[in-house]
Amino acid sequence: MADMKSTFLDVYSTLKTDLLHDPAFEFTHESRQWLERMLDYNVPGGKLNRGLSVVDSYKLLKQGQDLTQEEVFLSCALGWCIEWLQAYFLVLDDIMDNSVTRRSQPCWFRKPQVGMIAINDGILLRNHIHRILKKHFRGKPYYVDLVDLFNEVEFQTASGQMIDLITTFDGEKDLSKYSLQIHRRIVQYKTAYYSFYLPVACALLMAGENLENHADVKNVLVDMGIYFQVQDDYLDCFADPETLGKIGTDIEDFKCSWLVVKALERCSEKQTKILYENYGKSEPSNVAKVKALYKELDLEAAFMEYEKESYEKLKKLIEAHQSKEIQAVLKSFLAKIYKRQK
Ligand code: DMA
Ligand code: MG
Ligand code: MG
Ligand code: MG
Repeated sequence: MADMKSTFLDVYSTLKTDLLHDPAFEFTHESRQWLERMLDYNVPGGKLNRGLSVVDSYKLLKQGQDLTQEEVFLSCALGWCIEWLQAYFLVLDDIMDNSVTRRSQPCWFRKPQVGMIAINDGILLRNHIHRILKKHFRGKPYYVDLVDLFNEVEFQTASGQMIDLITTFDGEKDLSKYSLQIHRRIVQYKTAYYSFYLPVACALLMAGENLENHADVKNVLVDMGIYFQVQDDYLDCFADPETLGKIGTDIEDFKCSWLVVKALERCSEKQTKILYENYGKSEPSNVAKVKALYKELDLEAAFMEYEKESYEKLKKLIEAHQSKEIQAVLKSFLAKIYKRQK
């Protein structure tokens, strides 16, 4: 499996080369150079968990049989389509969240030569998914389902981003409307479908499965995705930005983060006042007051408790599944994220 990653990266080079020579556009030297730089900056630099999961899952569904070269290439290509989708959402997310760094480098829109060209780059990244699917999957019996899957999941993610963003404004800044239910709805849509359901759904389609028969798998993966985004919210405040590769902005952005919801549950009247006065402001002194309050309320312990509970719950759900292959797929996902530090 160690050299699966190098195979995976080789497939990136192939897909990139195809896109840099897409016959539907007459490239000039400059445009090809821009595109190559944009892709290398935004697509391959993450943990690649989502992309590699397609290959891992497909292998497990095939009960560990050796894959043909074509199967390896195609499962890697689908994995890369998810990485492209992620790159597209992140490039735009960083603009909207006013973020500074991503994957240990400046956010793409922060590069002086880029700025708001990043918006169109995001749109291009989105288009590349369908260029890749068309080139490599058009002749497959599951092509229509694949295109439909990417469209459905993209719609759900964009809708999740919408509620994430409008929840922070919606007239006056008002913490009293934030709750665990609202948080759950946001993270289910903005994160869970594309990060957890999509990789497994891709592998299932490649294995000839009908997704309508796997509603139970989807439910477990959505729950896992919610747990993953709670970790993201926690790390936004408590992780070392060096390790995380990004600097948190949730407090400044007035986000309906799991931490602020938990804080509101635990606050005394006096502490609630401090939270209301300081949450959603960009001055470092306000942010520091919120962080100090989080420490005082011992949200680290609250998170550790949540993490343990979620893990136990997910493990039970997985073990209740009738198929051993699918259990293996779900377990490998859970093992990858449990107690993650980045
Ligand atoms: C990210 O939520 C969701 C998508 C669809 C990119 P977020 O803004 O919490 O992510 P990050 O912390 O990585 O900016
Ligand atoms: Mg963000
Ligand atoms: Mg965001
Ligand atoms: Mg975040």
